Amino acid sequence: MSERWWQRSVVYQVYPRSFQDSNGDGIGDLKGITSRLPYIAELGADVIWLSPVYQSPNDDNGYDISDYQAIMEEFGTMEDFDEMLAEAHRLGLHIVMDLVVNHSSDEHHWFVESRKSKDNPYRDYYIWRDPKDGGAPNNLGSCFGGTAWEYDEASGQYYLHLFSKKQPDLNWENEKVRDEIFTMMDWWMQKGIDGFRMDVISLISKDQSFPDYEPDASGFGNHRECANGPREHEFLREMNRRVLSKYDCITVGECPGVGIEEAKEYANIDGSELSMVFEFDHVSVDVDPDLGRYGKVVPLDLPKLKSILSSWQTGLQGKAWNSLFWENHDQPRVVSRWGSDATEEFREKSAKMLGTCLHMLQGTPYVFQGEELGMTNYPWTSADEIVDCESKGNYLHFVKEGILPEAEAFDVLRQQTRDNARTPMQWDASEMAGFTTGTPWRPVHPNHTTVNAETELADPNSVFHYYQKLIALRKQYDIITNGSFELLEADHPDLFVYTRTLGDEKLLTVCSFSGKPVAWKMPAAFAAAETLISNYGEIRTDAEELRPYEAYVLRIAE
Ligand code: ISL
Ligand code: CA
Repeated sequence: MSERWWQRSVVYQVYPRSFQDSNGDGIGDLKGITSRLPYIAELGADVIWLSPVYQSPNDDNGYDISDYQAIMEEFGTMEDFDEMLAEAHRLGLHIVMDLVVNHSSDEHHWFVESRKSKDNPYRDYYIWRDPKDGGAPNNLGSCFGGTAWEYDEASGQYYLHLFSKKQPDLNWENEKVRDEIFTMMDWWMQKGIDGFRMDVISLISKDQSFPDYEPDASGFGNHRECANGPREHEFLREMNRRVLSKYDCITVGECPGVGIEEAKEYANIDGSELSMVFEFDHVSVDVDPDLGRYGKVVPLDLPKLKSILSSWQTGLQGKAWNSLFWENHDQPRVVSRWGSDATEEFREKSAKMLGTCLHMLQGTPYVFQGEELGMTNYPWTSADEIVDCESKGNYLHFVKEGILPEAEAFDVLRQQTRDNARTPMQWDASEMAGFTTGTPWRPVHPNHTTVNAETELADPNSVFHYYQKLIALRKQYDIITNGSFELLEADHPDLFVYTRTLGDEKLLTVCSFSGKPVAWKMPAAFAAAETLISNYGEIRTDAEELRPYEAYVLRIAE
């Protein structure tokens, strides 16, 4: 298989609502994004994944789409979109659109029709079932809390919604639904976009018998039980045949519930389905198996994280392609999560260390807006400040059902809420961080006076410039894209060490996840190696220890 262009790419994710406001209404928009494209180009990323910008009532911030071929009014117009696309292409940036087709909004005209009556021509666009034993058809739970079935009085049937009840699941069994989706995708590709990031695409094919599943801590069957359904790969291959294969595009499937074996099909390098997947194993490492993400935060078990990432590295090598990410709009800020935001020194060092650790792996790296600045979680003080439907829904469920005391539930909420990723992008030190001239829809982090793009662009030692260098290294050295991976020090509690090998060339990546010095002696083979990058400047070749959050990459070529 020859190398595909997107295997050497670095993707920058823009969450439009929180990126840049251009008209003072406190909400980021397309014109705002266009004005900041040069910043993304300067970082060195070459693909932008745009979270949804389609028309939406915003029950889940655009992940509930009411018209797939219109732009959300708050974000601007189709002309604004076209202008952004043209400007991105002029700067050498590809644009990847979020494709949310496991479900639509309940305000989409398909659903408005569908819920009218059992014999409406759009009825089968969604998943309607009769009650079972006087209740819901099965025990599936919604990802946002409670049951996944909503009862419709008028017709006496339930419809399925794996997410909010304003996000009814589309019925992929219906050929007409697939036709509509593929035609719409083709319309966007014809417009000139460069690919799709596919929202929860692993969930589109449901077992039509709707069995009961093993309940999790919420008391319901987890939505992930619907992953890799019976016709999943048939649907994706059809999509590939009918749309994707006609274009030289990049596609990434968001794949909750997908393991290494299945990923080899979704992201097969033969190109029959998608370019790559987002897996959830590594970001679930601190999730409590019983209480889930919003029930308890488990301290990071580094050997476990290493073992997960390492199995994905070796598992997919030569067979399928993976994506690499710490953050996105659904995850907390990684510095606060697995690095440290306790002091400015630790924030800066650990942000660089985490970047090093991820960017030297095999796969296509994703940088979430602000990650390149080392942005941190917001200091929430009360649950009233949280608006994210997922974390809030789960929190309220835990409190209401008495599963957790309120203070404990809040302690998890403040660390895990998706709102941490959604506070405004920090552009400068001014009052609203340069995000807006009005009142931002989410509060600006108080640390924007020091953590911001303007300050970091002016400082050659900033996290921004470090990320810029990591990205440049990937473009320069084949081995980062193509080298094979080997984990060293698998059981070490504080160090993440690995090599990449390509022919006679070898890279050694050493990362300390500890805020204290850690004993470590550099392997003799690398004593005379070239340093590609390091977060402490000069590395200490003959020291007996690594400094707090120290990270570096060495290269030898015989
Ligand atoms: O449980 C999860 C996160 O806590 C994941 O398995 C979840 O299924 C995944 O995060 C789904 O995310 C995507 O679809 C959602 C939307 O709210 C998210 O923003 C999006 O990334 C529904 O469209
Ligand atoms: Ca705006």
